[in-house]
Amino acid sequence: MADFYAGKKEYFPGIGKIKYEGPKSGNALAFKYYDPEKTVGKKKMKDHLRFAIAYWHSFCADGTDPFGSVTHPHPWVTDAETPMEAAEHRMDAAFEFFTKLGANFYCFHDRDMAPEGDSPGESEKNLFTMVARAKKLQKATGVKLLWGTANLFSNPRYMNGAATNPEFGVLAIAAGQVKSAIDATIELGGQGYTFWGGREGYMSLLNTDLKREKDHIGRFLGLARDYARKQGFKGAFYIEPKPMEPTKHQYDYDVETVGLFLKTYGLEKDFRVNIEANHAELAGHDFFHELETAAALGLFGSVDANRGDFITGWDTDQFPFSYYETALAMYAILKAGGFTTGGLNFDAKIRRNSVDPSDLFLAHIGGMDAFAVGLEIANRVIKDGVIPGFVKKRYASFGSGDGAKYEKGQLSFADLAKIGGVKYGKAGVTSGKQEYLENVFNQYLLGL
Ligand code: XUL
Ligand code: CO
Repeated sequence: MADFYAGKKEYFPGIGKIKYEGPKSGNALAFKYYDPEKTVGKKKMKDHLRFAIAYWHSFCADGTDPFGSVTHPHPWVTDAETPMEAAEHRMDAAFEFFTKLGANFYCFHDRDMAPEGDSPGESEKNLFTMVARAKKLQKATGVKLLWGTANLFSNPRYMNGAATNPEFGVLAIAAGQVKSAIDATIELGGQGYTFWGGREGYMSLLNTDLKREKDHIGRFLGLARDYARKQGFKGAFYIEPKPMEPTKHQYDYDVETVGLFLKTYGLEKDFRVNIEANHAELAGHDFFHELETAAALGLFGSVDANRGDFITGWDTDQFPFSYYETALAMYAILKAGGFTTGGLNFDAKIRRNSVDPSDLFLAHIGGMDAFAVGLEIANRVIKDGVIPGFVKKRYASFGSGDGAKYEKGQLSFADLAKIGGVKYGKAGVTSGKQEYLENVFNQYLLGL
């Protein structure tokens, strides 16, 4: 740590290492619930939660919105003379932040880390200059890369999509960009590589050949996977579902849709989903639903931890704050076996009017505490066994006799029809006990 700071500018002066001080602490810059070394169930909190920081929101976003200009003039930008110098300073600030906060992972897009050059070759050169710096900083701090990705949505050339662009040339340029981002991810020991379909969808069906576009992106992802595997990448590939925004319709709409897409194009063995809470809401689901669906399809991989707003219907990318939501999410995650390559990436940004340098810390502290509480509650739910036990019992008729035969495929439709009326005439009028289960869940929520 000392070596890392030696001779470097401190971008968050006056803020030291964030410590766990417990629920009664009045120190805003301390964890109340996230105690990294505490064992919950079989693992330490830090190994359950695997917190990652999103480079783009925390170090690139500057408070700009469609109605107003910069409100976060970052010192790593304002004190630099060239875009590359800003990128270097930004990276120093980022690693200072990761280490002070105690987040063990980060995630990046190629264009967050290094500025785009005048040609694809120059962009690649910029990226690898920055990758070399990141490699040194990772080594010095112990912070690891959760996943990398390519920004295939900002440059005007991607206005009609990248791998789903109607022009082959754009698809080929996108392949070059993804190749570099995969190479960068491998070089940095990334545990995953994410594809979020920013503009992979349509604005109007009147100008779109939907089948062709889906076939194109299906093939693109398969080729990218084959390339990465050939280069020795052993990590997970993630698709991050989102139903819309910026497109009217995005092809990787939700987890269920992605499941079918992966099977159709033979990608289901290598690809998992990266589930973002706010995207789930945009798809008309909740976070819990998307996590459970991923687990049911065997696709659970990683999480973009954030939330939307109850009233507005767009991707506000706010920091998670509701214990109820984080508890349900952690319940689904623990039941799915927990994270392996994935983690909780804060794909969240501080508000436009959160202008104090400490706000970035406060936002992450709150999010990390919210998930630590969620973890404790979920662990209680599982340990106590009342809710999982209820679910098991609810399906007990499939555990033996005719129900078990049905599950094993030993009954024909005619067999079913025959025994149905004769043996089970009275089946069905059984309480689902939803209110009881909600009451029980609330008891765990309060820890009583
Ligand atoms: C956009 C979004 C992206 C992905 C990575 O809504 O979530 O930041 O997480 O490209
Ligand atoms: Co995201």
